[in-house]
Amino acid sequence: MSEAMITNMIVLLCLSALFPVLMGTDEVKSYDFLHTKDCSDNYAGEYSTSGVYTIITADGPVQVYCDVESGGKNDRGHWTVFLRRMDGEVNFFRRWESYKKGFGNTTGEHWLGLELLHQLTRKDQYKLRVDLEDFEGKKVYALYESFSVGSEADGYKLQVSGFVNGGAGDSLYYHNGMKFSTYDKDQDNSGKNCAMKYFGGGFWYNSCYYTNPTGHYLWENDGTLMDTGATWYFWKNSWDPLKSITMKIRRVM
Ligand SMILES: [Ca+2]
Repeated sequence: MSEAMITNMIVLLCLSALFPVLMGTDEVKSYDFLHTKDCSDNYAGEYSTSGVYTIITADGPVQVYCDVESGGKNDRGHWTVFLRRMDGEVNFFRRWESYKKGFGNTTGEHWLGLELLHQLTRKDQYKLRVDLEDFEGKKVYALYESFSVGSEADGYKLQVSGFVNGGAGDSLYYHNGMKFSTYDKDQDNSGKNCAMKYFGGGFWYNSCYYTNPTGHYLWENDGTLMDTGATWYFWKNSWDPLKSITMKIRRVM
């Protein structure tokens, strides 16, 4: 082959690669870096594994944990995790600024960040799944068909509805419509400061809570009366601390 022929072939290859972009076909979308806005866009079917992936936000690339195991046939593979408690490795008793920006280890315990949650749920419709595990290894979940977080100016207000019971009961109804609070920013309905009173982290506290997923992590359920743990009351109508709590969202498409 002559040099000219090779050059021509390269030009042709480049053009053919560009063609679907020019045509704006859907085919290109899943390979388009700029369109990777949550875990749904990273999901590549049965070959995908749960782990850390990159998404693109208005402020640049962000690492998120994608859960490809939870959920029924239609949801599996699409969950973007925003809260993970599992071993007490990370301190959740943090200031407003930390909850706004996110903290922790994406591979382990972490909070993704309120601003990002707002940015995601403002543009698209999302549902929420909460997975719980107790110290006996029993697992349940709660599903909410609609989930969104308001702007910072609106206190990152929680809107959650469409509860589906996966055995966990509905502990979030009490938090619907609440603004977010941390120990240094009290926007709860209590005369006191919920985050401070229960050594909690940040949450959409009311007066104060039926779930405190960012609460003080306890490594066992030793039967003592502790109401400061990472809890979800309506599973067993108890304040028992849980071994793990994960909160994750999935874009409704
Ligand atoms: Ca208060």
